[in-house]
Amino acid sequence: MSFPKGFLWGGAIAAHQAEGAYLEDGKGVATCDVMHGGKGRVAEMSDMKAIRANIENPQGYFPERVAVDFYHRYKEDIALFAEMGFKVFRTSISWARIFPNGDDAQPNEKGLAFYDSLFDECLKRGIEPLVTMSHWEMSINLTKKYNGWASRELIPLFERYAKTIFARYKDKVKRWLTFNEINMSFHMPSLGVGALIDDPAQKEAMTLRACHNQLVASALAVKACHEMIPGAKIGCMVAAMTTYPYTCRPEDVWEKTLMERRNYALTDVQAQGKYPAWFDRYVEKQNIDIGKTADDERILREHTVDFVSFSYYCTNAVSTDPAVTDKSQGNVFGGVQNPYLKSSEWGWQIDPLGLRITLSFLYDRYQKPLFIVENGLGAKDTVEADGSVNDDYRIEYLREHIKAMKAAIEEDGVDLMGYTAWGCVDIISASTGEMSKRYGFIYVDKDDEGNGTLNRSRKKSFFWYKDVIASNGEKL
Ligand code: BGP
Repeated sequence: MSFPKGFLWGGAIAAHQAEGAYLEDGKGVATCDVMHGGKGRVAEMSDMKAIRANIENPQGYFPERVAVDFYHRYKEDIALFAEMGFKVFRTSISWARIFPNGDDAQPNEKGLAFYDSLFDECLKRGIEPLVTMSHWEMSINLTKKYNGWASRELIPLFERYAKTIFARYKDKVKRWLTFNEINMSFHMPSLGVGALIDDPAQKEAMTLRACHNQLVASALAVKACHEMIPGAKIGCMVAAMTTYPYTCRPEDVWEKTLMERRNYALTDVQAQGKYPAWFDRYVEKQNIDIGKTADDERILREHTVDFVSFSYYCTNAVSTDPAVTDKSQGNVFGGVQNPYLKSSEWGWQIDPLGLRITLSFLYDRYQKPLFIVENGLGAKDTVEADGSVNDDYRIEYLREHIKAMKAAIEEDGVDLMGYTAWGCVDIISASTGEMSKRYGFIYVDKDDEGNGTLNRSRKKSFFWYKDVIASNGEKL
């Protein structure tokens, strides 16, 4: 069993979790700059009072304001990625660096120049950039002025941002992703669509309307990318959350079905060009108007993505039996504990076969090339007296998940483009704001309170992954 020639091995980060320099060179305050931090290090996404306080009068520690200072240290990090043999490096462009207020008349040249240098450094090292256009980094002004994606005003503003970065980087970036984990907008509208919704009775309608606006903008970005960068490929991105029924009781299976179809509803639109039938019926019966026009339907239909990318960390189990109460954690949405799986220190249930199940499910559903753009183990690492970090647990996690990928390609016929391990250099956790939840092959000297030199060092997994890439997945 082997990976195809040219398989895109690499690593992934996001601007807001790595760059820091949160106001440098004209960057505007972004939603994640106020939602990731404050009294609780990460504001509870449904706590509008806490988020509004962070917007109006930020108090306390905001870990992402410095993060790991990738903004100034990217050349050193990219050199380390090249040492591992990366073919591709995924990061996001912070929309708030390019349009500090989101609706500025002109883009911020210093923001554009930073990403020019970043992509030049990647290409100089033989690494292809894979760029996420929106990873929860929109200007907070768009929330304050328009209530984020709840307003259709965001559609032309995002289209203008898309055309600006496509025109600027068309010779350097040939693979793009529109919205990171677009399904998170369902679960965390404040972060996913930058909308503050106070009235619980309005939450679902406003969230679905905001998601619809984001989908139209995503399709317009696909249209612009195909027109402006011949040969470029643009994909969507979803947090895959494969869900198991806790028992074979039909009610548990139905609960799994409801969870999964909701989780993939927005990706269905991006990949298939229309909403699933159940969704149309649902909004009709709930009397929810998502503001969809005939022209929206044409745009969605005519501009579907070239590939489907996703994050995968763990799987979920659901039960309709109130007696089943032992909860599990997970990438934003948890479920009940699956007794057949071990958990990470943060309660995420480790399931390599679940990745093979997910790959087959998504390939069968969309019949488009797939790209795993996030996978990894968040864990506490120990620095030994000699400075080494022996993260055998992370090697074990990654080895088993790469084996699952191999089986999906070789035995299930899945067309998998590449794999970018999440947090390839240690960065700030999005869900907890912790530095101690580390994913990297590269250790960064910084703690949860922001102390440290930010110096980088190679973990044991750094040398392991270098061999994996050099052998194209043979040497695990
Ligand atoms: C996904 C996000 C990433 C990253 C990842 C790991 O939802 O796309 O930005 O944060 O989760 O989660 P965490 O950082 O909370 O461990």
